[in-house]
Amino acid sequence: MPPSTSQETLDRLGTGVDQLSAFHDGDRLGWTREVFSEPYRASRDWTAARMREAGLDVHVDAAGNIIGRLAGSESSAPALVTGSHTDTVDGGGRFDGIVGVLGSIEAARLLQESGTPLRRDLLVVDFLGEESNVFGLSCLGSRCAAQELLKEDLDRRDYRGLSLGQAYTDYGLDPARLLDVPWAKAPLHAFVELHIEQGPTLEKQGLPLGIVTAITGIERFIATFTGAADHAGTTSMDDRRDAMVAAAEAVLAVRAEGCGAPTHGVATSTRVESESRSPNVVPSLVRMYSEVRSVDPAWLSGVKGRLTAEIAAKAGGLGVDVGFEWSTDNSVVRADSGVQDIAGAAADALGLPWMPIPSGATHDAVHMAALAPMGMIFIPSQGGKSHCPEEWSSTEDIATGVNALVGTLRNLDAT
Ligand code: HGY
Ligand code: MN
Ligand code: MN
Ligand code: MN
Repeated sequence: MPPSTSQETLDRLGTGVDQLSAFHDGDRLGWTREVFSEPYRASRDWTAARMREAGLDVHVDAAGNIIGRLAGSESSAPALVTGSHTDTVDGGGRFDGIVGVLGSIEAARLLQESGTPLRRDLLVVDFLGEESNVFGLSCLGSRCAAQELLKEDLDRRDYRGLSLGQAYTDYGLDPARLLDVPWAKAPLHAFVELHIEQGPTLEKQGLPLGIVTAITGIERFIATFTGAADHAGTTSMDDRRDAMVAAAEAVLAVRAEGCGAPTHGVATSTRVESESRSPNVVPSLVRMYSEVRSVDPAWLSGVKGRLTAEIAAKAGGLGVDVGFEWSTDNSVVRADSGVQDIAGAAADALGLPWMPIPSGATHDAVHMAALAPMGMIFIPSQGGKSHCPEEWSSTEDIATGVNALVGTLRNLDAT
């Protein structure tokens, strides 16, 4: 951590994490604050107040993003944008996304205290709903900012039958106005996101910073297996059309796909649910939820064909039919090389060692890359853990990330 880091900065970051994580769902594990939930709604006013305390001019856009603006000396120039998200996964931790929002607010404060204002406006954004949710769609706020949320996305339904459009309405946002985000329609100079690595590499390498090279693409699918309901006690094993067995074969096929991936490819099946609730009926209808990720676009583009064929063949051998609903959550996105160089130079100027690193997690930066040259700065995650209560990054590491962010923003301001 650069010696210039003040105790006030450390204190503000530490209390910020503690106070924000206090908004969580007491009925769920960890620090759960899912999008559209009551703890999430309650936390938004807190975040907006933090931005105001840091001297930012705050508004909430039609997509539910909180925007804090720090006026530059030449407000007509395309603005700089930084930020991240404060929603969590179910059972999530206190740092994923939160580091980027609190860190950006602190960076804005430090830029003001430096006495040398930026030329460009700086927009600090807390994007609505970055985490993939019960509707199977991540990055809601940044997707809207990039005009990438599709009308048909609003018809996505969760397991209760609630549509995404209704969820927006219930939360108080007008589904018809979600793309009406003027700040994101103006020309933007660059976007930089500070985030935890959510993996073990920086800690293993003993490095305080990573500069992201590319962000993984994600292909998701729901497979529906249709067999035949039969008496579990009187139907011979050969005569069964067991949908659960077909799903089990599919879970293993997804795993094999991930294990066979080139570098930074992974595959996960996160849920298998059978319609029948009785323990003495051969399952006839089973749904399975899976995702495959890679920073290798060529390999990722072949996943749908390979897995569809493999799973259908195995299910067919069991007399089970299978249907697929595939969706691309996002394609592989490369960070802008110029922004990477500028972020690396900022770290060098602070005497901070760093490494180039791909991101196996997706971020709001994926969608902001459609609006401006994008870069990301990572700080270490203890034990590489994330999306769980054990997620941890030290306040000192967060402050180091903030210093690198300040240097990067200042360098970008001059380009
Ligand atoms: O799923 C992800 O990679 C991110 O945490 N939303
Ligand atoms: Mn609790
Ligand atoms: Mn995140
Ligand atoms: Mn996450």
